[in-house]
Amino acid sequence: MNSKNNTVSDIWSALSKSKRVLMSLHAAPDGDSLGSCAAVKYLLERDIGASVTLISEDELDSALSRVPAAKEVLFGKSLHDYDWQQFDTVIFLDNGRIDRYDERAKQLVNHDNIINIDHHASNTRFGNLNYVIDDAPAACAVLLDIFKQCNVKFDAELSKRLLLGICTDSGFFRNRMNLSRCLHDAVFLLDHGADYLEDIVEPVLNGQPLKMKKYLGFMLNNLVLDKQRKVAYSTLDNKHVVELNLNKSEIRLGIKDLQDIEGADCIFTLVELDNGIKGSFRTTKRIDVSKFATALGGGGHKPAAGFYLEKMPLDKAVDKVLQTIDEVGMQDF
Ligand SMILES: [Mn+2]
Repeated sequence: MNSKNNTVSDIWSALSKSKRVLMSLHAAPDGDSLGSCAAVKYLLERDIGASVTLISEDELDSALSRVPAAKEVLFGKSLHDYDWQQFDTVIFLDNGRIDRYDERAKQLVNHDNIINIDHHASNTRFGNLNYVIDDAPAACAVLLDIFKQCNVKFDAELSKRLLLGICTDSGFFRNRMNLSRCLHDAVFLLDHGADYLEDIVEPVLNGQPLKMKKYLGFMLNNLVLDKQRKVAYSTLDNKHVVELNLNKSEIRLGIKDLQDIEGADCIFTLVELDNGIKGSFRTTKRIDVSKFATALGGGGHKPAAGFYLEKMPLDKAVDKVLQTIDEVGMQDF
């Protein structure tokens, strides 16, 4: 374990020597997970001639699965299904803790070439080589910087993969996490062949199936505004989750279209799963919602964070979250 970052040249030299590579999307994968893994896979295959196995235990949400790079992922496979020693390099991207992939994967961390590239402040630096930039807006933005410093050739394919993570992690340029850098990165990638409307907006935003609109409908219908606390929240019970046939990645998107409500400095959602409750926080203000999520056993970024609660009635869970917000306090940063 290294507590400090390795240099870009250390990271690049390890990447350039990789011939057989294992990578996994993180649990309930998002656009930054897919974009960053697909970008590294493409680059290692194009420039190094590496053979890259990219897996994911969880499905993508139905819109993200329309992104062409999703076809390169072997779904339903866990890191535990592979003998890591058969690979010369195991690369983790956009992942703060190795056990987020698989509890059992922790047992396998005796590999001597694990590269960990991320932007989560809570990253435990579990790699043999670590490069964590915690104010970067996306893992794709961290990669963009590494690639620029190493004079990588940016073609349209590499650019569109990186743009995916930058657009999705920034909430399509609506959150406060290093926005000007996000916009600069996006323009750079557009200048290098990415097509914002065709590659990103069309599959990711315009590809919402009916069940996601119904899901949003329930979340809007259940939305409550606590005017005194300036907090809005919504919940959905397991019966509806089952009826709508939502996967983990889709459940996580339920908060996305609620955060523009007037009078709320932050919002949260609670969605009942089989064995517990999935919680999410968002803010468009200068509040660090990762503090609330951390106090509830989760984590994340200042504008967006998540957590899990044990199984309990949803109204009790709402009380618990509100109480946590009161205890932590909604200070500006
Ligand atoms: Mn990310």
